[in-house]
Amino acid sequence: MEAGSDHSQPGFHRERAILVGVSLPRQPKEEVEEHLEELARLTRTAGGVVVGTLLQERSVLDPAHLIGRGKAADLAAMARAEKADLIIFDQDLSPAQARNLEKLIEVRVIDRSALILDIFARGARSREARTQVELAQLRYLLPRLTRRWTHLSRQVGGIGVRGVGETQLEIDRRIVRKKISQLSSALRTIEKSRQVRRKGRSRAYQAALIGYTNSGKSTLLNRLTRAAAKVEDRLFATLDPMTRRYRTRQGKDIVLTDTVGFIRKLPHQLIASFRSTLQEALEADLLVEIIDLGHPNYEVQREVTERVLGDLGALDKPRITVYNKIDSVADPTILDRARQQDPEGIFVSALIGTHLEELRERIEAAAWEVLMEDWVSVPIGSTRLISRIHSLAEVIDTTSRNGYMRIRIRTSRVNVERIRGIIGKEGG
Ligand SMILES: Nc1nc2c(ncn2[C@@H]2O[C@H](COP(=O)(O)OP(=O)(O)OP(=O)(O)O)[C@@H](O)[C@H]2O)c(=O)[nH]1
Ligand SMILES: [Mg+2]
Repeated sequence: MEAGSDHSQPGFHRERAILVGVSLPRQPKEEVEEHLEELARLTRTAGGVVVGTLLQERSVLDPAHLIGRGKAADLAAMARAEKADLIIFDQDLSPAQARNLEKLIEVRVIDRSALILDIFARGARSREARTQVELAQLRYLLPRLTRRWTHLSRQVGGIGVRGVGETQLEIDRRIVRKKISQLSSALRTIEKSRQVRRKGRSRAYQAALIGYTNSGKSTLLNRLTRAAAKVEDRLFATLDPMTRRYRTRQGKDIVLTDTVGFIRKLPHQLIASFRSTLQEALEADLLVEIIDLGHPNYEVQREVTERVLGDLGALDKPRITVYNKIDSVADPTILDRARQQDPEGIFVSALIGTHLEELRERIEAAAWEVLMEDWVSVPIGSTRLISRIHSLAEVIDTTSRNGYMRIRIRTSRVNVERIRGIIGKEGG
């Protein structure tokens, strides 16, 4: 069915992974444990199986081996005992650290960023998403190229390409750089045609569902629009988000877009590659932020979302905050506290379908609040009407013709409708 779910096929070897986390002073141990739990979920998403976990407390990170040479030797023994295929560090590894550790432990060593990149590479389907991911992977790879990548050079016919005195490594770097620039320009072309398509669409009110991965964005999209977006209890189920239109009770069209979920330490190479897609989603009139209230660390997840939004310059967008999965919140004090802290929040269960009507109404109300410009005409000299218009809208321009004054107004959609109503009754 799906090419990406190859780990479910018989005979597929699930890679055996050992996870490593470091707890630094002043960092609560539970926090590191939670990070490792998330890393375990990511590992399973990538088709691996966790065969061991190492949590080490350190006062500082070791520049050569991150966890120190002695601990790295312990890890090597653990890897042998567990027949591990790879070690995954929650911390970012410098290219040198990864190399040193690999030499010592003699199995593949990757970090969280590489794991996330791998998940994206497996899951992306559209040409645009695939190009974005490949670009991010190559950007990640470039500073990490070592001699073990020498096979790359076979892709260019050898003779004449290899400059005198140039090492294999330099050739490889050049190949990767060239590929990066090719992909970047291919991506620009794809983005342009997407923007053209977007402009061609009618200008309906746009809302974007955003939030931490697995918070329930796709479930909500399905609920609100009868879409059939893929919903799964795993991280990064959505890598090619869909857009669906629905009509409100009052007959307003709303275009709702799902987005790729955010996560702690989303690799910056990925953000760079996905920037245009993310920014387009964030160009929406309204952000609908989904928070998984059932998650023990929902507050941290919300901070992560905040940081990514800040990165993308979208903090001052109009936003509605939705606390999802209230059905799974066992402790009622959690719900009470969240309500108290955010009286504007909407508390729903996308799964069961509670309080979705309230959410629909809030989205609709926001849609009517959006500012727009329009022309209206009133008979010249109808001063009462004109002063009423001034009280409801900003007047940008006026022209007179045939006894009528045409007024360009700028105000919320509700007020535009209101002004039209008044003109219909009194003027016209
Ligand atoms: N208990 C409960 N589970 C929910 C609710 N909403 C969604 N879920 C579950 O949470 C999991 C993730 O839901 P998705 O809709 O795929 O989440 P997402 O935010 O789109 O996740 P990604 O696309 O992976 O970033 C699924 O197993 C859903 O069934 C809810 O209101 N209550
Ligand atoms: Mg999703």
